[in-house]
Amino acid sequence: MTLKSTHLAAMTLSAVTLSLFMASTQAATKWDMPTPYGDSNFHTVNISEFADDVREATDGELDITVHSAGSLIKHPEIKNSVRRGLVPIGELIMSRLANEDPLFEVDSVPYLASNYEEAWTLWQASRDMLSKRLADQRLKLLFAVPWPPQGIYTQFRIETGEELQGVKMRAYNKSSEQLADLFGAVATQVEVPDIPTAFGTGRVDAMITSPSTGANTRAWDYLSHFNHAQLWLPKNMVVVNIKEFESLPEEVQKALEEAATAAEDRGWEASKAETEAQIKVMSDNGIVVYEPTDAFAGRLKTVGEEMEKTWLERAGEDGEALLKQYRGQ
Ligand code: PCA
Repeated sequence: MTLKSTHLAAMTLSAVTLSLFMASTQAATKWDMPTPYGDSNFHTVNISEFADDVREATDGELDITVHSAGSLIKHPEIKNSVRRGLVPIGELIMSRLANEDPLFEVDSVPYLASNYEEAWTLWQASRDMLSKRLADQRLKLLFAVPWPPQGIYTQFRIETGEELQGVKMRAYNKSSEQLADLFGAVATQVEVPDIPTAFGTGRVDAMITSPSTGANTRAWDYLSHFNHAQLWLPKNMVVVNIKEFESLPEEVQKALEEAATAAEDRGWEASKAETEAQIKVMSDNGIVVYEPTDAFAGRLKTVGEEMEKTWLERAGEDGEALLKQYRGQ
């Protein structure tokens, strides 16, 4: 072999090695995706299907592993972990970011949007503003899916709302805390995986959440009544680190976005179906499911108006623009 051909052979070899290496790194793009919620929850089922869709559409080039129930990263740290690139993608409840900007909790203002149709209209009206705020932090909002309408779980029947005075109420965002406060209850933030222990140890004796989380956490083990107050439909969102997203080949980016659109549609349908299905599970397990009395509904309405007013004060001009858009004015 001449010197030249040896050189050529070496070059060819390194080209082959390089392309093999690239093929193997592409095939091995593995993403960890933390979520605060457990495996049996419909959101987790939905994002697992999303991961399967992405794997399939990219021939395994992008392989997302879902880590449920805060096992990889706890809820309060998920957003910043994605932002800092510790993980490329993650799921969290949008209203958790209320302290950064009140617009993130527009979906948790009582009775602003308390059924699926209104929730969808509100999502359409708010999506661009929220995406923009996240993009400023180099986060891409892929999709969002609502929880079923929120209600109140107690160990007694609520007649007027007076009964909530002094009750230790489990909350999960600013709105649920505020609502509890306005009824004279004592709010404590507890993440879903910690709910059974919080009841078991007496840290809380009531909670605000959906039929979904009630059934997932076996509410009948420590509670007897579910007031189906349909306060609001808070949304989970899936965000991805923009730098990580942009480092993917274009076809993979496209596959991810397509899977996200499908996951959003599927998630909204699953959420609707979940409401009735989980209410039935609770009734079957002995929970009394009931509607607010007129007296309680009246107080909830007043509290809702008060909360909308204070939300608007915090949210300022953008909040006003958002509400106008939502109401089609
Ligand atoms: N489940 C979550 C958020 C809203 C819901 O229905 C929770 O209770 O924390």
